[in-house]
Amino acid sequence: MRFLTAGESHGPCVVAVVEGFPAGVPIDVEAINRDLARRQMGYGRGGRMQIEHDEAEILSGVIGGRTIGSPIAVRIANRDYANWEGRVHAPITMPRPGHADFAGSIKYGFRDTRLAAERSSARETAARAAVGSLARQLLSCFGIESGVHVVRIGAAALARRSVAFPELQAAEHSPVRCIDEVASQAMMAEIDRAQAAGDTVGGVFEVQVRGVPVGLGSYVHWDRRLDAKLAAALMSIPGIKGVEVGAGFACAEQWGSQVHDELFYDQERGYYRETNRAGGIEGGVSNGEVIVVRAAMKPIPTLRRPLRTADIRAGAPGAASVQRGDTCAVPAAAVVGELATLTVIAQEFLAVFGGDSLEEIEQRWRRLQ
Ligand code: EPS
Repeated sequence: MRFLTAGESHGPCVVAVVEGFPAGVPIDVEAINRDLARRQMGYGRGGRMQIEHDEAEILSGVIGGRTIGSPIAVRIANRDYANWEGRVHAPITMPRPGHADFAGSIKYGFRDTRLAAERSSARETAARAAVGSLARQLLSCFGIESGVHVVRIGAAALARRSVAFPELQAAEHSPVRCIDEVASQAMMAEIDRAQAAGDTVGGVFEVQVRGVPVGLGSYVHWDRRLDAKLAAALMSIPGIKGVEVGAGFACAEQWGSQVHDELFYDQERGYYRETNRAGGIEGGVSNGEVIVVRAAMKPIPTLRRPLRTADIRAGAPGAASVQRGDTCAVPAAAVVGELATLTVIAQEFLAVFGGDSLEEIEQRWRRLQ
């Protein structure tokens, strides 16, 4: 399964084309819309999210509520397009430090950084979210489920490191997607402080996927490692600057005996662990435990109190352009991260159990369980 997306932030729409999705999978468009709505929520978002109301329009690949094996094209309209269409804007030439404005304009030869911002915008993640939501519907046929929660926004963090999968449900009711009420309040206060200062704030989210069978990914080649693929998928989300699998960077501070998860067996449970510091991946292969990945997002580069910059035309010093933006998009990025993770898991699931139809995959899956 592979996919491409297209679309600019203030163009008519964003689209995704998914190829290699098996036939016979029931698709619920409302479930995709629920994921799109989850991506739009979150304390700290700016004016744009008041305008958009993302809805997936499936243009191909699904007939009578089931996939038919042909490419699935999904379109999500940009409502803001109506406010931009036909308008002439003065060029923006003062790149925002931290944004694609500078490197993108030099790379493509633009004299207006807006042209770089259109496609580098996180608006594109709406299309990727739709793909992840399709992946979720495939994986749910095999009991694979996921959740995501925000563990840090700026200086405000969840007090504990380890969170069990069922606890993640609580994040769905928090405006910052945090499972703890007290930490949620602290995170919102952090966003308020940044907002009042004309500044922005980043954070960290954690994705968990339960029910992933042993054997997705492989150690036999660098580009088949599941952790490498997940890291690439998370790192490709705008603003992400760091990724951890399981205990991640903390592994470097401890001895092997404190890091590795001992293996046990009993008749009823089969193989099991009492810890999951590996985050469900050993040797680049899923080991049957919950997949746990974290990503760190930098603060959004669009600042109301702008940083110093240099004009892209001749380098004249000045202040970076001030535009509409979000104070914090970590709760939204968390949903994108969850859906990007599910996309990779679905790809790897199909690589092991794949077939042309759901029925064929179910047969293989049952045989190999
Ligand atoms: C974004 C800037 C803002 C965000 C946008 C991503 O949009 P605008 O430039 O229209 O104010 O709201 O996010 C989305 C549109 C979205 O759907 O998440 C950027 O520059 O990356």
